[in-house]
Amino acid sequence: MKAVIFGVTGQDGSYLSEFLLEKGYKVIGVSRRASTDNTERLKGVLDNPQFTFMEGDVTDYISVSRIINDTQPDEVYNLAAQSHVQTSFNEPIHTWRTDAEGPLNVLESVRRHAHNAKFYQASTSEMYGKTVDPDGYQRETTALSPQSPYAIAKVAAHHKVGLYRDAYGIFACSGILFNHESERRGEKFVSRKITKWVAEFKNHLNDGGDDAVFPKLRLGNLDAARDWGYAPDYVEAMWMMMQEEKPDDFVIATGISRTVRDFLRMAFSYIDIEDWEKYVVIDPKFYRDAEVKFLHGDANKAKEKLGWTPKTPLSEMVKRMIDADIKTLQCSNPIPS
Ligand code: NAP
Ligand code: F7E
Repeated sequence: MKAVIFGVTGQDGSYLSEFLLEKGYKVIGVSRRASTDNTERLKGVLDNPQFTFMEGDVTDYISVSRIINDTQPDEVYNLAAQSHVQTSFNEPIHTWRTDAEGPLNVLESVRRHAHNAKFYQASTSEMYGKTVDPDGYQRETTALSPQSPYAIAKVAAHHKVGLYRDAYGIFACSGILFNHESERRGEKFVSRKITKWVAEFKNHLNDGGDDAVFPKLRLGNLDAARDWGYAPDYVEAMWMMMQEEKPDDFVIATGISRTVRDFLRMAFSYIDIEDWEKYVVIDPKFYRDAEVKFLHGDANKAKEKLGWTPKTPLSEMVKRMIDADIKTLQCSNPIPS
């Protein structure tokens, strides 16, 4: 089996590459040109002879269609996106081109050059915006009410997936994934921003530093609630959707919703600090023009049809993220011998 992954250098792209290689796939990872090396997350796969890189940009139909035509894949995963919600308010046009036109370029390339290839689109819980079902969950049938340029672009792509499935007969599916994090999460997302700060603070204390002089952790809305899962569990769900006989859309979530405040409490508690409030400053800069206040996914359809369930509890994920950040600090500051 041969898979093409757009967005291979990202958090999910790196885990999905490892997962598919493990299953015996040939993986073609597509990445746009960067001025410096951005393959850090891929160090586990770069030397694998079954893994190859191709240069391409999802906003450029010519490069996308060339890749699809030349490689004739069995499966195509579109994970490429400008994925930061806050950034999308500052860069709405760039976000639209990448997150709405990008998937269209990939779908159209599949339709024209590899009609039998299966297509996966990285949809998102952000599409629900303010809508919650009366029982307090969001699921496949919940109405979409996007609240950001990012979410609006993702809704457009989500509908395109349905259209290519129904009108053109393409095996096209969307995974409506709720927030998922990991040791490889970008540092501007709140989970990693917190774990990285906590690791640096712990390091400072271990070196005999004074807690009062350490720069505070500056955050926005602590009351926002998210359904946080672990990225390696979620890439398995992407693959499972692609093994179905018929294409369909699935919510992937843990079913547990926690606030940013809960996440903070958990992270500080791991380094034995309970009075964490004194280290955190609320900075209006990190508040959003429009905020999605509450996300809580019902992944029962994925459980029943795919047999997928999340494996890693939030507390375990937080621990792994902090441990990894501490390890990175220790490697970059080796104790002189
Ligand atoms: P990520 O770490 O931000 O990775 C995004 C990837 O897209 C990177 O490899 C990036 O490449 C690539 N990319 C951006 N613009 C591109 C372009 N024009 N052409 C080709 N590649 C481009 O995101 P992630 O967390 O892995 O998420 C993967 C996908 O799932 C995204 O579509 C995201 O919107 C969606 N999603 C994520 C979550 C979550 O909680 N993580 C939840 C729901 C949906 P560079 O390295 O060059 O920047
Ligand atoms: O924010 C609040 C912020 O940026 C989570 C992306 O992967 O998941 C992600 O989007 C919450 C929000 O993720 C800070 O207001 C408080 O309520 O980590 P985040 P996100 O916006 O939920 C969805 C499912 C995706 O699809 C996206 O691609 O945390 N928050 N203080 C903060 N957020 C950030 N980034 N920084 C803060 O200082």
